[in-house]
Amino acid sequence: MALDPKDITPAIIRNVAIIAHVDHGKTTLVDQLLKQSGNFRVGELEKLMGGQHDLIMDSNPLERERGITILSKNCAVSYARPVKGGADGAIEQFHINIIDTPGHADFGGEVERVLRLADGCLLLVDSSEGAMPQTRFVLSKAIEFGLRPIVVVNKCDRPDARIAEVINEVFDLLVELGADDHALDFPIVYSSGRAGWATMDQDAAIAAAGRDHLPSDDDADLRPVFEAIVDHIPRPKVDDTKPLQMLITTLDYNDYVGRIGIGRVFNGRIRHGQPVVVIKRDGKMLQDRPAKILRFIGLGRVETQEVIAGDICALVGLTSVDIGDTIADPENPSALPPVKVDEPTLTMVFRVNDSPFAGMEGEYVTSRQIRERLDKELRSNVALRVEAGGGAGEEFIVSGRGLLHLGILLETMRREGFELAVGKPQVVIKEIDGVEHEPIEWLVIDAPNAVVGSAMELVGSRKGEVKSMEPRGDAVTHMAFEIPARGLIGLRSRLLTATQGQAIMHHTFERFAPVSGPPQRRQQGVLVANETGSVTTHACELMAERGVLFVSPGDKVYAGQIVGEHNRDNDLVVNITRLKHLSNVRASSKEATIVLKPARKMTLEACLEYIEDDELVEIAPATVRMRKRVLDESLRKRSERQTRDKEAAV
Ligand SMILES: Nc1nc2c(ncn2[C@@H]2O[C@H](COP(=O)(O)OP(=O)(O)OP(=O)(O)O)[C@@H](O)[C@H]2O)c(=O)[nH]1
Ligand SMILES: [Mg+2]
Repeated sequence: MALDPKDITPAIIRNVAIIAHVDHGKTTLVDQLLKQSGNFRVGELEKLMGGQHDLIMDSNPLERERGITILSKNCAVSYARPVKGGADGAIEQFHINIIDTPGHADFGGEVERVLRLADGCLLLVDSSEGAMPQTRFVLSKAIEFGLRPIVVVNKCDRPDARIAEVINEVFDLLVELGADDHALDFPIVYSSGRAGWATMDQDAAIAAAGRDHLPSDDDADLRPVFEAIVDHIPRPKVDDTKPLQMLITTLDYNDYVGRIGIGRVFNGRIRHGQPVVVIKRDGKMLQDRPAKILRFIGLGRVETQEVIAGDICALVGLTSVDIGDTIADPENPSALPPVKVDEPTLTMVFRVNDSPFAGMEGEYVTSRQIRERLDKELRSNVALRVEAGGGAGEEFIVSGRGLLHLGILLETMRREGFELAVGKPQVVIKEIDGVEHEPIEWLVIDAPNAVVGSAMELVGSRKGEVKSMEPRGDAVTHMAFEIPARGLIGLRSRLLTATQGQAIMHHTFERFAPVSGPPQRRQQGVLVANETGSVTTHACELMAERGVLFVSPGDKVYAGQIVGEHNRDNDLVVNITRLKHLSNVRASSKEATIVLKPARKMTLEACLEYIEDDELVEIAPATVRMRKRVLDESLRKRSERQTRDKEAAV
């Protein structure tokens, strides 16, 4: 039963953010909460499911494909329960706004921003993985905002659950982060979001390890989570009699109505047709009047006449609205504290694609089209920065929060029909008191004991410093390091190779420190095509000894394209389009059965991590290629010589 908007008062509103390390089950839990809230028919919800994890809340195509949350999202449910100690049949109803957040470190800024909407949070921790780098980051932010966490030990169905230890880890983390006594006395819920049950009873949860239901109660559902939200998350501290103040924390865009500003009303109320002022971050005030006010109900938004302080809503039809703006009363305009937006940490050059294959696949290829697309992105992608680069307006310097953040933008553009080339990602260096500082990250690796040596060696070679090492169960070692962010570029793929795919790594920004030593270069050289044409089987066979190929027979390549990795540390120019000389000698049967090693498949992000300064990634709707900046072999040799001379002179 949905609540009548007229019945919503600050006292019955609960605003809760779901925060956790990546993959600890936030979205799955939110989906189950939606399903169990009884506000929807099951058929309605099933139609909305999809993607790798079949989740409703991960609704955009890239999220569905990758099985991760990229954008935080709001939904709202109503929850009813008998009044405690009340008359028979008396029920009380609550309006719960739930904010699902992304767990990946690159989107930490987004989490920080939407925490402003919430009065409390559910901190999910995987019952086996325990406290991870992003758990630490989101928890530190929650504490900074004065939010007392409800700890949800999730995935208790895992056979390798270690519930008691995980709770100790969370407790230690809170102490380390300087939480007060009230926060240290956190309520704990044990759950399996996927199986849809929760309990407050630790022993019952421990007994559920390796099972798909709670042995002590077959009918258990997520009611304990709802109860914890209603009982432990404070009602919004707001005053609905004061003049209107609403903070915009998220933007949405719709082709028909344009920009939509989403945020929380902190004081007063906003009514349909009411004049407002939009106070920009720089203090400028603009008179305006929203065309529509939408409130969140379930997964949707419905038009409404009025929204009161404490609730979250969306405004349609404002001429200018940006993240961090305050929507205020024209009679008494006063701004709320602005939202903090994280500084970019990684920068890349985007430029027009000028390869011989330029314009063959893409619909949008000019610098004007790329500029317009980036301008559009800037409106809602807060952590992004774009500056004009050199090359007569053909280049843009784009900065973001990390490789995934920028990689997702590129992937989205490619799907929309864009074609462009990008340079090697560079870590943003910051000048503090006249000294160059670089970002240092906190890195955690879980690796099977047998491959710990290789993992340590690799991280050490990239200036990683070991901070702690401890066993996790019998077979796995948990290692924590501090490492310059530079050293992280390309680390993931190298680590997987060095540990036969068995290590898991996560990292998060820690602090800035003075730059130490020169950057590390790729160990291996590359194989570069010397001619434009189709890759032949014959050439691939000949190349097998030289290294690993990124292309397969039949692929179209051009001179200057990177077609593989050399076994040695220098680049090698190769003829990958070579045809076999026909002769009268019949091929022996032995020759016919040669099996080619499969080409190494390089994803867009893998390519971005792979290239060096003198190389580019060429991105088109159907293909991603790597190339030398200078395609012509002799010109390239000359420019390499010049670079070497310059380096020697320094
Ligand atoms: N065993 C077990 N697996 C779960 C549970 N909940 C989620 N998972 C699995 O964990 C993976 C991640 O789940 P998500 O809900 O996407 O995690 P998330 O925290 O939203 O991830 P991000 O948004 O990318 O940070 C999926 O493969 C889920 O099927 C659970 O209760 N038990
Ligand atoms: Mg998610």
